[in-house]
Amino acid sequence: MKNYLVTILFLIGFSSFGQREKNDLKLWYNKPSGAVWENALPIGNGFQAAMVYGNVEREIFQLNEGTVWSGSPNRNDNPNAKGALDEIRKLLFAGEYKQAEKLINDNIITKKSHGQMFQPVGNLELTFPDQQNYTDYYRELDIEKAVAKTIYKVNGVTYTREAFTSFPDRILVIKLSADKPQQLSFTSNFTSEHTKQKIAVTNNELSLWGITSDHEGVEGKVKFNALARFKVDGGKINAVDNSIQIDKANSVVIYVSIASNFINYKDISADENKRAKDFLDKAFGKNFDKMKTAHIAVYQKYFNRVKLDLGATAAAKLPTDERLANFRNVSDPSFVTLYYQYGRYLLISSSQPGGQAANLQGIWNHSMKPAWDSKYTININTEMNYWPAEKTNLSEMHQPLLKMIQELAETGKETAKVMYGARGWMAHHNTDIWRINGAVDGATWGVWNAGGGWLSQHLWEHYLYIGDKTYLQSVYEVLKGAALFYSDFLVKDPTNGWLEVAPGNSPENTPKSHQNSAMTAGSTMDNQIVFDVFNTAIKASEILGKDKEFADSLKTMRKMLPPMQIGKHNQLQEWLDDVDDPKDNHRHISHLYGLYPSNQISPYRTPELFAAANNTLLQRGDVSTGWSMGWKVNWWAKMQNGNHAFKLIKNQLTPLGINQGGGTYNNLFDAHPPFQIDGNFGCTSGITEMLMQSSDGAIHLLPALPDDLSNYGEILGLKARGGFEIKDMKWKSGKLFRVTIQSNLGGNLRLRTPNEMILKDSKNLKIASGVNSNEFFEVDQVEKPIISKESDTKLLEIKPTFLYDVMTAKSKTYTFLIK
Ligand code: FUC
Repeated sequence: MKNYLVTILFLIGFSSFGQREKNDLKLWYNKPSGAVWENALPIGNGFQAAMVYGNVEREIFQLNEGTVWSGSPNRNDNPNAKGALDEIRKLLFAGEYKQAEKLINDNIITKKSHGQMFQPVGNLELTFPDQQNYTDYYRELDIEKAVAKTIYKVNGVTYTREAFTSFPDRILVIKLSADKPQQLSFTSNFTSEHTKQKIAVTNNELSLWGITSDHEGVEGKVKFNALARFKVDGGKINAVDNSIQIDKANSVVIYVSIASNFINYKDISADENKRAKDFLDKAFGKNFDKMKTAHIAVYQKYFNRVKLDLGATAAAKLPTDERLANFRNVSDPSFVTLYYQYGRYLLISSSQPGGQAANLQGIWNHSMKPAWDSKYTININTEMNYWPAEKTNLSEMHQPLLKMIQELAETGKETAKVMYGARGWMAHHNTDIWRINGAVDGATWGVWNAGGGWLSQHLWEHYLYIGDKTYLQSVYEVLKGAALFYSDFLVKDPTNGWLEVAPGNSPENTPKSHQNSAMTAGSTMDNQIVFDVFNTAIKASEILGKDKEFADSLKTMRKMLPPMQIGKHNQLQEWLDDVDDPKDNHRHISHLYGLYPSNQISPYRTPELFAAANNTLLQRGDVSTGWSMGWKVNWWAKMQNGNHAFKLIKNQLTPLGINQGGGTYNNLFDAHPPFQIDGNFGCTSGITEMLMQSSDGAIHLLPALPDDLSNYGEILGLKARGGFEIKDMKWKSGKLFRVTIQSNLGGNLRLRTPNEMILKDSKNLKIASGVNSNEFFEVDQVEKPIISKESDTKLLEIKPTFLYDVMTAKSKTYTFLIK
């Protein structure tokens, strides 16, 4: 009997992949959101978005549209920068940081706008009389279908509401129904906090029209229009004042369109009213069920590419908020699956080709003055948003960011010239929908030159996954321009002769011993980014057979960049001098850019730096803001320390107020606090890095499997560099059990595995040696680090792995089995 039971459990455990994931892919609750925005559930199609509250008597759909930003086309460069540059550099090299900082604040920081705000459109509200006494309440967000649903009972009638933001039809569709005839009566109206707005009803259609705010001297000129049209089955529809009244209907479908006059960062001449009307006219004739089917089909084309199964748990039977409250204390691996896939859901819903890149809050914001303007902070947050894009098989979702980078290269050309007299293009630490590039906020934050350099690496990363030379050609000038800027901007340090970025900072951190100023020359992160920018420009020029002379000049300069250094606390130095404080637990650990997302620090190629990175991570500690925890999951994965990565996931998946620092809201939005979406995306990326990495010369399978997830798991559809797709990977009892990999571009497949494998249908698997011949896996070896005499760094013990080579053919699939 016992054996029989074990067999059944085994079968349930190992053969019901699809079914189990299906049931787990829902956020659900047994109470409405009330007044709390972070309880509401996000839906979006990359253009329009809504937060669904699921309130019974007064339902709220809080509306967003991706181009509704304050201000209008503008620039914020400070032309005084150029004249002050020499003096600032002199002061920095003389160690007069405070004086340099003053000159920087006076001459480099913008005197104009510090960036514009992403603003909400308003709310669509539905008020239902006599529904106070409801029972059997349930609401969900099905992230496998991208549909939100609310169900409850009043007086024996079951009411159901469904909502989705259609991908193909570009509108929000809401269906309200009751299981008995003539039970639906409600009033519907728009509300909005914009000062310049008009709310009206014409022909039983609601309209909300507005203009965005003026902000920091820039006139708000984005005009938007939201329209709501009602398809009523039975009952009556009437306009009363500025609202629509529905009386005794059987069911109602509300079609909501939102559009603006925004065309691109320099053109806002579209007709918002016509656009909104066109979307609505096209959709209104369509049947709800058909629209829903078409919506789900488009969504699933992306979403279904990756499936993750970490096993089922009893905890999955609880509502999402309760699971969140329990997660750090119980074993609930399928909650990790839900959170992982939610990151992919959020990216598909907030970032679609042709739309805007996901901002600090993705595309969901209810505040007229959101934290940090809900704009683009490009010294970490925006980049982090896109870490999951390529590897979780959502390459298309990367497009809005790649487009933004190309636009920044246009506006940033003038910034480079006007502010620094340099060729190429650059961006500081923030930008917005108008693609501003000036330095904002103050020297500690804004005078950091690597926003453009770091972002440009996303263009290269996309190439490494898709291998398309025509694409590379199309972005070549942008990669070259990023390098060109540094080739003009770098300055020779009089003490050591290195070429350094000056002025600069190590994002947002200040060493105590530098007169309490963040201003510096040659911060480690700056050096690492310049190294990458030069390398990608060199490689792109070689692949495309262009600009040999320029590439050669970059090679010469690359040798003159400061090497990484290991300081007296055995740490990776954040600055050129050994001034790190081992008790500093600042959320930014920018110098670990070299560990992740870059690939300059490796257990195999730079063991000393790898050990130093470990010490730095330990010294900085675990407690931090949401996004910083997300970054730490990636770092610990790269450190091949799955248990520490999982500890960070537990910290992150904790309701606010329990730990110090960030956490997660009930709707599983990441909390900085406040809500910032980067932490969601960072953690989804980090979980992927725990299961598969493809940055360090090989595809490394299960590099950081934590004990909590080691018993059983399976993942389908991850993408690796070089055009490889991990079609299916299964592990059991901590061992890689079986993996099938498709080669889309051909070339050498180098695999690093935790245990010995064999190639199916073949006796031998070639043990790899030497450099991987696959060009997409070429790694850039950094110079040997300088190690402080006071340090006594010990190398880390690295888990033994097996390294294999298989020469693959294009479009062929290879299966490997445990030996
Ligand atoms: C950077 C971070 C903050 C915050 C902001 C949006 O300034 O240091 O923590 O995430 O961006």
